[in-house]
Amino acid sequence: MSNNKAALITGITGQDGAYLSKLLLDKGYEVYGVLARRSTDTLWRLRELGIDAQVRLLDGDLTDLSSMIRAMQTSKADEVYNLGAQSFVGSSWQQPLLTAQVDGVGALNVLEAVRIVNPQARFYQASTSEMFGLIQAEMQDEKTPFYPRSPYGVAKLMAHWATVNYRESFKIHASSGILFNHESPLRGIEFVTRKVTDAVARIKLGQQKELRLGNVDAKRDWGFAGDYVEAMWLMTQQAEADDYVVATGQTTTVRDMCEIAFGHVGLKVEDHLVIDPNFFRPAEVDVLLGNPAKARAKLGWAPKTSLQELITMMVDADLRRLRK
Ligand code: NDP
Ligand code: GDR
Repeated sequence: MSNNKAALITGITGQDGAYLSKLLLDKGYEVYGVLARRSTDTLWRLRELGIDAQVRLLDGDLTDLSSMIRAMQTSKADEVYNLGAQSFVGSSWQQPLLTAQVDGVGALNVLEAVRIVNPQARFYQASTSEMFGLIQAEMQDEKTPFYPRSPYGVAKLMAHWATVNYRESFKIHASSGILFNHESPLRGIEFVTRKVTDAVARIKLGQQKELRLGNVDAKRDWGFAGDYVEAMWLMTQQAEADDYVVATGQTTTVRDMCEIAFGHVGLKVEDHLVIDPNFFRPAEVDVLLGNPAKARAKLGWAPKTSLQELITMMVDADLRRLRK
């Protein structure tokens, strides 16, 4: 049933865009998404969730301000979620300028479109724990200083501060969600969890022998994307816009995450894992551990899915895909 509200999502074809679209459709929103033109099909995630026919897709690109203005005009959006990005940290060293244009200037384009077309619209920026980078606190919260370690983190920091600045300068209801890593069966294959779960499924089915990874000592605070999109929506429902850390409060090494994935199908990590220096990064974020106390207290948000449940869900989904 309609709630008479419209939402505009950039990055609708990505992992979070798909889960957020589903959440908003279930709440009765009219959901519009910005579709960047590609030569290949990018709707597979929306299709997997069975919502590709329910969302309205508008041609546009984050780097093209006029297309963002048109998307705001056509959608008449009450809420705008800026999830679009070149989101792979590893690629950001190879394409630093593109990353800055899309992730930094792109966010500013969306903010400008909001300011020009409807400054009453509520805005959500997809910020990231990558902004913390070189760790200066055992647990990171909204007050932890930023020290990004990748061109991606630097670009996202610009978008974060632009969001804060538009809130303070123009009274736009603009919130920045500082989300820690979140994964799902819809995660892109280049990210380490999905790379691992896909490899485990292939090894189990005899289609692959080894898994090549980089720094397996890195620690991440991993949650389930389906839980995290709820926090995005909760932020836009508050009386005041604000910044929130969204995390589980648990951190795990890449190696231990691999143990969960291999163990789930009765395989041993040491029989298949190969450390490949090609996957090391020019500068690493060694450990991330978020403190979601503010999100819990003010939004009433808490993660519902454990890492064990998440990784086994992903391995099972990859096994099903490969068996098809
Ligand atoms: P994905 O990489 O899965 O999705 C990125 C989306 O951005 C895709 O829809 C992509 O379109 C779109 N996009 C890329 N470039 C452009 C462009 N120039 N114009 C318009 N759209 C574009 O990311 P996630 O869903 O995982 O993440 C969503 C957001 O949250 C991103 O901004 C990411 O940086 C941020 N984030 C993610 C975290 C995570 O752990 N997942 C943690 C913290 C922040 P296409 O499909 O056509 O490529
Ligand atoms: P991250 O996620 O960089 O944290 O960014 P990713 O899964 O790519 O890396 C996590 C950690 O695993 C280490 N690692 C490897 N990573 C990849 N991708 N491939 C490998 O082979 C490999 N081996 C070890 C990495 O070095 C790193 O330490 C994600 C993205 O979703 C961002 O958009 C988001 O902002 C942050 O999470 C929070």
